Amino acid sequence: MYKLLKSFASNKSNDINNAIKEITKKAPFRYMATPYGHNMSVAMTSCGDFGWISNREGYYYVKTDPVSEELWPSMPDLFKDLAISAAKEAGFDNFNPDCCLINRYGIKSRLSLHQDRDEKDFSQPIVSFSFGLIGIFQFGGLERTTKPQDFYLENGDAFVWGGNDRMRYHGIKRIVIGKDPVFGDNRINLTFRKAI
Ligand code: MD3
Ligand code: FE
Repeated sequence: MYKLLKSFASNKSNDINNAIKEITKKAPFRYMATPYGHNMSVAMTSCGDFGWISNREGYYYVKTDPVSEELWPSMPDLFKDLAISAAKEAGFDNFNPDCCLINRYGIKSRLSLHQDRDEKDFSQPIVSFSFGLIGIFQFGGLERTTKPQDFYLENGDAFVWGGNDRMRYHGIKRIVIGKDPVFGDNRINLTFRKAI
């Protein structure tokens, strides 16, 4: 199942932006390498008990930030409360995320079609929030070859994924050029997971 909650957090833009500024003082955005040997065009960081990283060897959830060599910043209550209430709204009552991946897209950033398969328990949902510029989200099938459907993700939209739809291919085709009053030239995505 999946559920798109339009404008679920659109009144939280300023608070979210301020929280990200605090988090990135300790765990700055970085462009990670992939096992395929190029750098991602999306800048990423994490907060919570685990952070997601990519390098030449693979993809992992880790307790410490390899850049700072410190634990990831803790997940702000604002983040956790939003994620839990969106999950509830979609019918997942026991969601307890231990990781929030923070993705920052510029107007040239893309995220190619992929599955999220680095988590331990695929029965747990994934909750994601979009802020700032609009992203054109591609939602494919359980196989890479299924032609994806496009969704326009706007400031404050929440998306909850679980059950059968948890393993569908997805990506961000492009960002719609604009100027967001809070996030400027960027799209921010917060993705909450139970990683471990
Ligand atoms: C559908 N992020 O971080 S969020 C990712 O907007 C990721 O930055 C995109 O894909 C972004 O892995 C898309 C929406 C999303 C997240 C996880 C999913 C959609 C999903 C897992 C399964 C199916
Ligand atoms: Fe993903």
